[in-house]
Amino acid sequence: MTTTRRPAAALCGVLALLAALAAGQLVAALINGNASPYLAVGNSAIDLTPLPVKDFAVRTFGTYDKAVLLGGMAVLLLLVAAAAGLLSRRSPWPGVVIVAGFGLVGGVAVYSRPDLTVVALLAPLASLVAGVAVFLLLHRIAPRSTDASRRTFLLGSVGAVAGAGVLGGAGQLLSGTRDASASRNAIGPLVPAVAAPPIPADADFAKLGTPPFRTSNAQFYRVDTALSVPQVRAEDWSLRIHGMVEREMRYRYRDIRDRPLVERTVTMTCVSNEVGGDYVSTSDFIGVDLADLLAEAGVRPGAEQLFCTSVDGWTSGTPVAAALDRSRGAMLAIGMNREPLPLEHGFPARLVTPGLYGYVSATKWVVDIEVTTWKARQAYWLRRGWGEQAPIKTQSRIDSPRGFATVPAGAVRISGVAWAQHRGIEAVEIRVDNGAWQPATLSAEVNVHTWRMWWTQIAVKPGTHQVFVRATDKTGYVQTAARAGTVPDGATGWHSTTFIAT
Ligand SMILES: Nc1nc2c(c(=O)[nH]1)N[C@H]1C(S)=C(S)[C@@H](COP(=O)(O)O)O[C@H]1N2
Ligand SMILES: [Mo]
Repeated sequence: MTTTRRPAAALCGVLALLAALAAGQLVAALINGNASPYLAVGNSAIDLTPLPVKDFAVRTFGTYDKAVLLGGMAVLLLLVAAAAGLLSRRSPWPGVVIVAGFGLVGGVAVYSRPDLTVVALLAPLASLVAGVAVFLLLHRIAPRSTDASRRTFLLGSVGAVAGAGVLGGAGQLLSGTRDASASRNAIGPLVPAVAAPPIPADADFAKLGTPPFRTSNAQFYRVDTALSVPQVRAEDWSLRIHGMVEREMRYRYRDIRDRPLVERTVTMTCVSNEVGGDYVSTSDFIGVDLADLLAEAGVRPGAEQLFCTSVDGWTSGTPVAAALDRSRGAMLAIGMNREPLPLEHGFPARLVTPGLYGYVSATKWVVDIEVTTWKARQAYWLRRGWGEQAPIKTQSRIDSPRGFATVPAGAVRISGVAWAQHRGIEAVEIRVDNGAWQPATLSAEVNVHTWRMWWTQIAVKPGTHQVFVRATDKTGYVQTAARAGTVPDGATGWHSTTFIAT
């Protein structure tokens, strides 16, 4: 019995993997980008990851957590594929079993995705067939220890790489045509019938180190479980409102866009924001009142939550009372800062409920709202141990000086931001080392649903100093010093920064 040479054996496995991925990618592009077995496995990994690990990934890698996941999967796949090749130096069957195993895992992942139909199984099937076929073919022509001819194998390998390149490239092109950006570009600027009041010049202290009052769309924080941004064309989108309602309603994009649009300046915050973190941003959202749509459907007595589903199957549960509360002004939003929503912020439409953390209130790419009870349905993060009720907690952050900055001793300027959406910020105080709390100057208040900037000046001697901040909201509540983690309903504690005066 002859054995395949080691490098050739490993290469058989790796090339079979490339062929499988490319074939899956191409077929997925024809059906639905998320049908790609690779993405489906990644998405399932995200859903199955235990909470502490997910929290660790977000803390450690921030917005790059998904790139790290996909990269790690690629390395793992390559290693296993090479090992599969090496295990098959005598007979191809160990490798075939492993390659087929990959195909099956991809199939299970695709099948279990909430956003995919059975047709999507064609993508992992194509992967499986291409992977096994390429593996068997290359294995047959791979150079053996007894024969030195490598020419055929070289040609076969080049063929496999070229084939994978063409399939993958075609897949890429095709998914480009399914991209929703053309649909978004065709919409043009959004002009509200009722514009948000203009932002006064003294609403931020950007010159003194705070963020600008309004966050640009490009800078707005992003948090979601989607590995690839859902592509929904405005023409294809609709929102269904059903469940405990008098009349089931369905709205198309035009129906929403043609209504008189309102504009509201709102600061959104993520429950995963650590004390001092930057998962907090402010935008002028444009859309329609969610309460209007709910009134058209007619919410029945006893309804408790809006169980909202996005096109990729993610869900959130918003309290009906918050959605109906006109003083809060929950919206079905289609625009941010006068532009249609950016794709990664939910194009064509999302929910925005001022005062509640995003995971219970801000479904992006929203397509379905079921009016129901808390008992009947459990949303994505609720099932994973986060709270049912999640009002945003009163918080404050120091932006300047940065941690461990060196500043001249004497008068030092301290600045930052505070938020207590739906209640409003009443005061911000800072404390240096173990000194007394002293008030900071607040920026002009835009509305109670937005953040408020602050700054002050203190005199410090040379040395290392620690400065603390705490906010008081308009209910009189003083931000607690007690440290709590983000799980289950938002972090607490005072933010502090250490700096060196010389
Ligand atoms: N479809 C979908 N919508 C979602 C999420 C998600 O994972 N999927 N995450 C929510 C969370 S946790 C937050 S904080 C906000 C963030 O919205 P942004 O990315 O536009 O800042 O979106 C919410 N809407
Ligand atoms: Mo969030």
